[in-house]
Amino acid sequence: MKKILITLFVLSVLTSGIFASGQGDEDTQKTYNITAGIGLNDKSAQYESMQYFKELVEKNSEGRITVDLYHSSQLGDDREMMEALQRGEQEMTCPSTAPIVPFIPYYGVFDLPFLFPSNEAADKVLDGKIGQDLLDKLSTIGIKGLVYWENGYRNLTNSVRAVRSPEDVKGMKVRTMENPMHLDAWRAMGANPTPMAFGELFSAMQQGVVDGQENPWGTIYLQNFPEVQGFATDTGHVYSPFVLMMGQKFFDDLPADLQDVVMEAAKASRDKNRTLNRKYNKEYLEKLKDVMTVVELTPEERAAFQNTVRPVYDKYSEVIGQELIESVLSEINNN
Ligand code: KDG
Repeated sequence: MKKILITLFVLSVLTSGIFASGQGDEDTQKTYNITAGIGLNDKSAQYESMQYFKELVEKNSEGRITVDLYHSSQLGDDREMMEALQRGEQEMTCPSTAPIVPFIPYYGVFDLPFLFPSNEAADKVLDGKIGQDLLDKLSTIGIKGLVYWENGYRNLTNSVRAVRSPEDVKGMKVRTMENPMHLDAWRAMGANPTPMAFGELFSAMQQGVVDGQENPWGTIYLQNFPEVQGFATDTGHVYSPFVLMMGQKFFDDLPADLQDVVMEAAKASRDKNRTLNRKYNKEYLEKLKDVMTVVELTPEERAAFQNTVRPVYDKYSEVIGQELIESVLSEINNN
């Protein structure tokens, strides 16, 4: 009996060894495909950064991962693509944080108007503990938050008049991202805001469904908005981060070495994205001055916009959590 038991034990150790090594071999043989979609077009810093991510991942995985890129909302808008990630029908996307808010309200902290005084202050918060905690929260909805890229400071454009004050915005139909705080901020400034997916925006402006919209300079130029908008103002009323994200299950199912390849490419493409985006936003502002009226606000004029949106902080402090708001503010002020 003892002999039989020992033989069985030895057999089971041997077979589990065989299975374990078989599994390992399978992992290194198996190939993976990432379908990644974004809302902006193929001239954007976002698309160029995606191409860089693809290049790094395909090279460093030695062909075990391939990446297919889709731009211009070909796979859907930000919310739809996040839902596709949750269902495992798409592997990656890169929305602004604003459309993440209906899934995880804490992300609303980034929608607080005039929160970040500089790009560097935003980097510090996003790449530090606060940013990481928020990325980790995405796992509760089946999404792996990889890193933050940059959409950037948003500025108002419109087809009606040169805007210098909240009075000039009165009654203006302004498209916003699908986010309640953006709606409230524009209502507080006197506008008549409408939420809309990015993919519908150009034709809405063309057909006069909306008078204006707000986005970073690079987007305004590269998406050809001056064809339908004659005026711009450097409101810089909110800094929009992007979140580079992946389906949690897809990420978890990757072998550990490929998870490292993905994470390293995500970080390298983040740095590239920020450099590129900042360069583009600067350069395209200059180009925009040739094709539309660009109003540059004085500090006093900007303060007038800032004052009108104060009530938004009070309204949302409970939803976002006073503690989170204070920790972001103290990180910003603690240089
Ligand atoms: O890929 C990102 C875009 O879909 C989106 O987030 C762009 O800022 C944007 C907007 O106004 O919807």
